Amino acid sequence: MKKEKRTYIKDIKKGQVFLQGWTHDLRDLAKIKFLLLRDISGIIQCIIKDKKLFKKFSELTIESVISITGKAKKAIVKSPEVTQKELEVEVTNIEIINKAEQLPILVTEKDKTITTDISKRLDNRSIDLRKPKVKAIFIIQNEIMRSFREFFAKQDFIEIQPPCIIASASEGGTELFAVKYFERDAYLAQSPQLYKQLAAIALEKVTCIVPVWRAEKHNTPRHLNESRQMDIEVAFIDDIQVLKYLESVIQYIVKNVIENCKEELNVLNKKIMVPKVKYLSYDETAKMLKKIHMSVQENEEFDSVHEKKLCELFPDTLIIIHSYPSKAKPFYIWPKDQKKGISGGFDALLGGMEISSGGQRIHKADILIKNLREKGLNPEHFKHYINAFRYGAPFHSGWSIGLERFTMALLGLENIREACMFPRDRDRLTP
Ligand code: AMO
Repeated sequence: MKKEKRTYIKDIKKGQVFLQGWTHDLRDLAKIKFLLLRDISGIIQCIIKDKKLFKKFSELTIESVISITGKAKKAIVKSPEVTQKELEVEVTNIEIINKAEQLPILVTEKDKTITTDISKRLDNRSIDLRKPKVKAIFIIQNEIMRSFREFFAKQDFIEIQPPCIIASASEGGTELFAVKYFERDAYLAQSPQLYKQLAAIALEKVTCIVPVWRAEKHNTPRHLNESRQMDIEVAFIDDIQVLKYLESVIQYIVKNVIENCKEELNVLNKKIMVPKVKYLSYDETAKMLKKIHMSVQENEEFDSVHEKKLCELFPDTLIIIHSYPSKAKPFYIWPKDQKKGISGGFDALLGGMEISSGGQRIHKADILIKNLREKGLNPEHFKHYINAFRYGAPFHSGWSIGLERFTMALLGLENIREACMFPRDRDRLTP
């Protein structure tokens, strides 16, 4: 998709340009004043030579929202912060729309010695969002979601809206936020899992991008208590077939980010590559890690240290670990080889961490009941879900990509909160 260039100039009348934006910087050189005006398209230099405007200029504060009328001219003086290199504006009028008070955090990062810590930045997120680097992350995240939707829309997937208030857990019972639902107890969805399955056994190919909530108490640089998942679920295909969609969509998204977000990658000083793909079974992965003297717990998920190591062994690669032991996977995952205890569950790693997981699902009510019991869960609590598989349910598979995790992995961010506009974690519920 070709991106429309965003423009600074809101209106042109009789040779006069009209602009609106934020006062990014002010420079007072006695006989001439400079004002850097910023909007979503970047920063343009405005020059004030007319003495009648000097009083208005003296009233301006950094980040005040203003409108400017003036004549656009070929730019002569260029400060490095200016992104509009060709034009500058000779100002004929300034209107102050909303004067900014003393700022709690800075938007310009001119003084490299001033680095605001992330907590203070998040307390003032709407100011923080005006920084070119922060803005760039969310413009790239927008491209990730747009490309994801485009990829599946082109293949006739149906985008669904599963409920976010649910009656029982989908990923195990320990990480749920309980809510009062009139006279009953309910929970915030940990995943659209059960509902995307119910939709796929009727609509065949479904997708969704939805928020999920997990009441994990620990605060880590890779976990949020509210995150977003980009999911698919497809009927009549198995775990290995559904992984083809994962490979292709990740490569499609990264290709689009490279093509359509050149400026943003530049601002972030990031060079990214379309990842290669490497398939490994769980057993192969465990053997590989043991060979380099890393301890692996039998039948358990790999931990963050393992994931980091694997990504170092296969750089710029989407690593797909399939054929997980059934014991390490949720109750809805298909037991691929019952004798060996191997499931149709998988995880995918990129940039040092897990960005996706999924698998083939159980599509038969009796196996589902058996599996729920084996995991210590009560089939009574899943009655509606189980019953749906009694009336003609095809085998089906799916996966989920964590939006913030993927953004973090792709851009090499240190903390997942950088990839979430208004993060919710153990300590943060505002703004
Ligand atoms: P899982 O629990 O592995 O699988 O979640 C899928 C992906 O979501 C992201 N993720 C998170 N991101 C930020 N903070 C968290 N606390 C967090 N938890 C998970 C990760 C992870 O890979 N229903 C299954 C998916 C499926 O089988 O289709 C599920 O939710 O990137």
